[in-house]
Amino acid sequence: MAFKKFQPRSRGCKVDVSMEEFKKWLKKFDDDRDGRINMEELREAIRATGGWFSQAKAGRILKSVDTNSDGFIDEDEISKLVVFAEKQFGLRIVA
Ligand SMILES: [Ca+2]
Ligand SMILES: [Ca+2]
Repeated sequence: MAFKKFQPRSRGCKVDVSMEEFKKWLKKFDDDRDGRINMEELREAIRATGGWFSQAKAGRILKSVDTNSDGFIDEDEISKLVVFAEKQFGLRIVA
């Protein structure tokens, strides 16, 4: 599965993933299927990366991308999460 690329063995290596892949992956963790990612769901996603997000706390990530402060990452904010991931984790989003 393509998403295996999403788990770099060592930190600092660039991982290419498309925005669509990223969104699709994140949606898998949308347990209550409301189309938004809450803290619990984000935590699950972080756990699933097996270390990719390990240096960051779910709360911190949520706070930095949750523009309207409703406690959820919605469709628009997912794009911000992607930018955040690019900066913090060396992820590279390809079109
Ligand atoms: Ca949800
Ligand atoms: Ca929000």
